[in-house]
Amino acid sequence: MTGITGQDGGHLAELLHREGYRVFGLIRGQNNPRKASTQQQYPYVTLIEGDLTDFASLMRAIEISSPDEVYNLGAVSHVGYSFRNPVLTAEVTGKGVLNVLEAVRMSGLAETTRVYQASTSEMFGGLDYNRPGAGYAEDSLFHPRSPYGVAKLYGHWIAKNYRESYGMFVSCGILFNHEGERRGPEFVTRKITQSVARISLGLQDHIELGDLWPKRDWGYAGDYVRGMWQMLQHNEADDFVLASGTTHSVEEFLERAFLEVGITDWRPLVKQNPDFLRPAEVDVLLGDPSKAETVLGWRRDVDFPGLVSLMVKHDVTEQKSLLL
Ligand code: NDP
Ligand code: GDR
Repeated sequence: MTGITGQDGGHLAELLHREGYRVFGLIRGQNNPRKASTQQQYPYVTLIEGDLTDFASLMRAIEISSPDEVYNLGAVSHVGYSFRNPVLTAEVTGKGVLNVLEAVRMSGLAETTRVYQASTSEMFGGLDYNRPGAGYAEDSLFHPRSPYGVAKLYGHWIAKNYRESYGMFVSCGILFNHEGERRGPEFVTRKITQSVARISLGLQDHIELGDLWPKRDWGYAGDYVRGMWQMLQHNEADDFVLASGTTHSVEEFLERAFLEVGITDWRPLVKQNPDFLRPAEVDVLLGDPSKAETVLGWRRDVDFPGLVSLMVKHDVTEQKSLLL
């Protein structure tokens, strides 16, 4: 898999290990700061040096691992960062997908290796003109609103193109936001739960955020990586939306997170910082996971209140342990 050091990489490595796989993870950089912790947390993973922008390194990784399944999770994945680094985002998040597909094809594995591409709800963005009032589905109109979303849309279409042109088994999971205790602190949910934990312990006095009105369809990462795996076990390659089918604003997430630590009057603790605003925003994301539920039998264990609760509880415990 690519993206082993990220949130989903960790959850997926655990799942694959449980299922009896030998797991290989691509790791970039000559001194990646996340290498030691990744190796410690997932000791059964064999790390292979490589970078999505370096085709030769991907060929080498395929040669070493000779994979039955490739999960392409690596990406520049932060939407705000992609506005500040659009060229890098195109290279990694867009063209990197082509590099992975070509490495599989040129290694002579087009007929045997199954590929998962991490597509995203950020490929939508405007209104859903196909299904007014309903959630976004696999056939909804795409309208990405960030360099990240545009790069992912290239990745999505080149993946479908390899499926159609070469008959490769390439499935795209169009995943809506999924979070949890391994989420990077640069994303809004984890930033909130870490800050709320620190505020409750007297270690921080406020949180600085961007807009509070955008709505997202939030689920738990552990549930979503199970869906990725199910896509590659299915008898044919296809596209599947994974989502909770509910949507909540950043403000609702904040309110629930503060309630978890017994704070009801939270507004004075939140300040707006223009640094966290984006040149273009996706107002509302809501997904329709019916196809994945029906065809794959995909189910979720964690709902929105459960997600906020598990993240806050985890961060309170973690912040306390840092005090010792
Ligand atoms: P993370 O941001 O947590 O992880 C991103 C991973 O990509 C890291 O392992 C990072 O490695 C790696 N990476 C970055 N640049 C490169 C590069 N040049 N070459 C190789 N690897 C690189 O993302 P998530 O785990 O949350 O998401 C996994 C995938 O799913 C991503 O593609 C994301 O865009 C997509 N996605 C995520 C959703 C979510 O809500 N989490 C929803 C929909 C799609 P390093 O440690 O070296 O930086
Ligand atoms: P998103 O997630 O852009 O949906 O992409 P993020 O958590 O970054 O933002 C969600 C919403 O919160 C608003 N927001 C802030 N966001 C961040 N990061 N920091 C803030 O301080 C802040 N204040 C308000 C944002 O503007 C936005 O509306 C995630 C990533 O995991 C992508 O890789 C993935 O494809 C999509 O989810 C689905």
